[in-house]
Amino acid sequence: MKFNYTRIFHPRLQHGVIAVILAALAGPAAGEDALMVDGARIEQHIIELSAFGRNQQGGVDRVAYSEADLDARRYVSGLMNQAGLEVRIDAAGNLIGRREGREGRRPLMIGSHIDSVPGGGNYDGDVGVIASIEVARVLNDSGTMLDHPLEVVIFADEEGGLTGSRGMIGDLTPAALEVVSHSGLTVADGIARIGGDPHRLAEAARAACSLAAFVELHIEQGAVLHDEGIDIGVVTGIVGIRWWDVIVEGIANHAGTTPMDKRRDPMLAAADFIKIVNNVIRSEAGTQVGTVGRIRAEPGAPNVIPDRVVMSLEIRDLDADKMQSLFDKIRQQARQIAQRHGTPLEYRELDVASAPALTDERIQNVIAKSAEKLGLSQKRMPSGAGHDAQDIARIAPTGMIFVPSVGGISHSPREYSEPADMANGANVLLQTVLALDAAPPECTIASAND
Ligand code: HGY
Ligand code: MN
Ligand code: MN
Repeated sequence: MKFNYTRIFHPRLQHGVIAVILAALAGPAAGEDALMVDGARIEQHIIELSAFGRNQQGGVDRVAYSEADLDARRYVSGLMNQAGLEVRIDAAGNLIGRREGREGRRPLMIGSHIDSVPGGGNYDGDVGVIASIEVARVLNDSGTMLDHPLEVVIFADEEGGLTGSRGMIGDLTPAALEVVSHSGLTVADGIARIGGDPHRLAEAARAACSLAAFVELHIEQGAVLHDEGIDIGVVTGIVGIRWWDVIVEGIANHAGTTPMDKRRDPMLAAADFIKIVNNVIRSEAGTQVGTVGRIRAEPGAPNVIPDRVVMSLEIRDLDADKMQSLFDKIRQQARQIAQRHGTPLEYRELDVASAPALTDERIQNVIAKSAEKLGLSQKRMPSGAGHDAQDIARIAPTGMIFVPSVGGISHSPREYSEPADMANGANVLLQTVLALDAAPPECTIASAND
């Protein structure tokens, strides 16, 4: 694993360390009770967690429902026990650690995920999980009693389509359970493997307004905070994500004997399709993105013209209508490809879509104020990555805290966040929890599926 300790000399890190020292010296100004997380312990736990599913590049292959995922879940369960949390697994496979508050209060929830994309890094999801457990531990070790129960959640299968949080809002459809996850197991089989029960999903569903608030800490995964030298991102909204399988049908034939003008080659059509996606997405102003990230030719041999190509198509934006209109435009333009190559195209949307969501402005303000009290710089910004928080925003007032990603690299073994930045984010999370406990926002959400 490549933890680059020379980064300790990075000017941004020095800035972060100075901010932490100043905040500590400032005493009570850092927060009403001046509780602080243990940054070294967070770093140690991140390093220990990265052993599960470690790959040769120094990142992790820890897709949901794999052996590595199971091992890592056991490891974080142990950390939750050490933090004084009572741990259980809900029917959707979410790991939940709880400490009680005063009777009759709705829980405050914090957390993130520890499953990775194939070839993932050591910070995506992990930082929010380890920091949330650290917050619980600081509260436990200091004997701090909150009014609200605190639940630390490790959502199941975030990278496969926010599966665990969809379960928590009662939105895991039969079609979603049949999707084949990164592990090769269906989502239903995967949930059963990690200790959930796909036949009792109703038990995992939380009602609208049954949580006092939800806050997720996460690495930014982009370069804005790092490039601008800002400590904390206060997330304003999270993009919606839709995935399709795009299937191109051609005719298989001998690659040596079939003249170039006598082919119906779906690979050529796929190449044109990929260009259309890029052109359409870039043809309009805005921050929308579109990606073809996976492609498979069948039967898949150098000497066979394929008869079938299956590609993924992903579209993201903060505006659901815009996502639909971009997809319609791609489909419209792709009709010409089908005609030109004699290769029909078909689209199958996967039931993994997540709707765009805004975070709660009152929680944004609490996060911003917590950062300010700690002497940390901050910026309001949208999230281009998907997060479980966008599901939970449908049932509870929700906020998100970002910490910088060095170079903006993510979904890669080269993903890295500075220890001081992780500690800063965890301290902001701790102060946010304390502030929300003292003054929880009123919940005005009518129903999760409105
Ligand atoms: O794909 C995403 O945006 C996220 O990292 N799950
Ligand atoms: Mn991710
Ligand atoms: Mn993530």
